[in-house]
Amino acid sequence: MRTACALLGLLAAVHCMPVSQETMEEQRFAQSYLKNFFNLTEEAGPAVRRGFSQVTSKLIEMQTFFGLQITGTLDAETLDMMKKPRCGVSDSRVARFSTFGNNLKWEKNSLTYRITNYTPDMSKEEVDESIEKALQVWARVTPLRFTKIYSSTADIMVSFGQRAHGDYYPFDGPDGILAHAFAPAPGIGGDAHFDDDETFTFRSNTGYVLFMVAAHEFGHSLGLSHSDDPGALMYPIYSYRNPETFVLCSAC
Ligand SMILES: [Ca+2]
Ligand SMILES: [Ca+2]
Ligand SMILES: [Zn+2]
Ligand SMILES: [Zn+2]
Repeated sequence: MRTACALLGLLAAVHCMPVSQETMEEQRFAQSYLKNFFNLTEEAGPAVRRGFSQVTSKLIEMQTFFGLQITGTLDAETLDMMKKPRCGVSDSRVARFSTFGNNLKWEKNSLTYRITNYTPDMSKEEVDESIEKALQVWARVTPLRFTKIYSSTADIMVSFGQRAHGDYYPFDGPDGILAHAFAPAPGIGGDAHFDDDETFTFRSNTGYVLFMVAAHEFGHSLGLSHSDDPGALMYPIYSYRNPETFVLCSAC
């Protein structure tokens, strides 16, 4: 290889330079992001494909969703957006979690929920109140009513877990994915899982406000998918909002 580069001179030398470890890492990270959130299915090979690759079209889809400059490349702005703390549910219209059930609405207005375990980050009372308040956000704007149960299986099972936690969607350690929830269906449908590698908080602006994360996740539990409006509760990226003053819809 070294001989070839020497023979071909400066131009070829560019191609012989090793791709930096950081760039490789970023490309792997970006591909897994696009697989998780934009239904990228292509197994990318080491060679750059000719023409319009699926990675390019998925980058464009992502840049469009988030209102970024549409370059079709992994530029700094795009990478920056990929690194923001967010929900684990897909942003693609064909949300992968909806494959658990085609029926994206509950066929009843009275739903049960159960908190199966607790995060050590907050008191049990604070977790209970955060979850209760998050469900009330939706009760206020829908005909749905939520009843807490303490044993057996509820429609909405709420739990905290780290890494692999019993479904096919392992969490990723601190930051990145904060939580995910499943669309209405029997079994795992409606359930909401929170990544306990995060630090959750009742109302502080350090750590992630559990009420805000939960209010978003319960939107999925009720059949909603992501919104591209940065002000919407169903926007996939986490942003701090004061839980004391948050209202879903001031006009409702
Ligand atoms: Ca369920
Ligand atoms: Ca995480
Ligand atoms: Zn979400
Ligand atoms: Zn899960």
